[in-house]
Amino acid sequence: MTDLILALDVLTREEAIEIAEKTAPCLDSIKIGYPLVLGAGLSIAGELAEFGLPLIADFKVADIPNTNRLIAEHVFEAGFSAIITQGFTGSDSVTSCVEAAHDAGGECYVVAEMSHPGALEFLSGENAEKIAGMAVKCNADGIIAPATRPDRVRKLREIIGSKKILSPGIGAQGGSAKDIANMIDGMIVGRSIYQAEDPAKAAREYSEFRR
Ligand code: O7M
Repeated sequence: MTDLILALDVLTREEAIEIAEKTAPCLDSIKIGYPLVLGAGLSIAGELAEFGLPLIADFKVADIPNTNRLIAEHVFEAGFSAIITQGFTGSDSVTSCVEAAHDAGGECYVVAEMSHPGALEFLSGENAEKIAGMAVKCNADGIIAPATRPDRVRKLREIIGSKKILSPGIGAQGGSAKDIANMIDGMIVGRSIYQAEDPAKAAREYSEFRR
């Protein structure tokens, strides 16, 4: 299955609920992070959970193991089903997030390589491949890999096998759903849906690339 994951990076509770109401029937899950949680408060997670879709916490957690665990515990208590952590912090920090997620019955995804141009400056190539391998060893549920670079997704897939790949960068950042959908497990789409004139229509169109 290739899921459609809405990156709901709007800034207020009202916008978030409005977009979620319009698009939920075409989505498999919703990802929120700092833009919405800092604008609307963590309680927005509970409100969005009422749409019945899994909710992914994208705080790209990147701290020492103890702090990572404390953050992850808050996340799962708030009603999220998955957490995203950075991988460059190393295996002890990642393991801490994975264990906290699994203790709560949730999932943990590790950022291996990011989608924007600056990602190529420090954390692509061999480092991203090492992070992907480490994510597997740490028993993470999957990785984040860039839809803007399908060749890199292909390479990272060789490393992680059947673990999941969630992939941002489709639409606004130039990645193509058509090119990437059959290589990944989740298409993460933000602005191309929530800034569309008709978000429900945009979500429906992206949902056609689900397999
Ligand atoms: O479709 P967009 O560009 O409006 O939004 C993409 C979303 O994916 C947005 O929430 C970003 O923060 C996120 N993202 C990236 O764009 N690139 C990455 O490399 C990683 C992420 C992400 O989701 O990491 C977990």
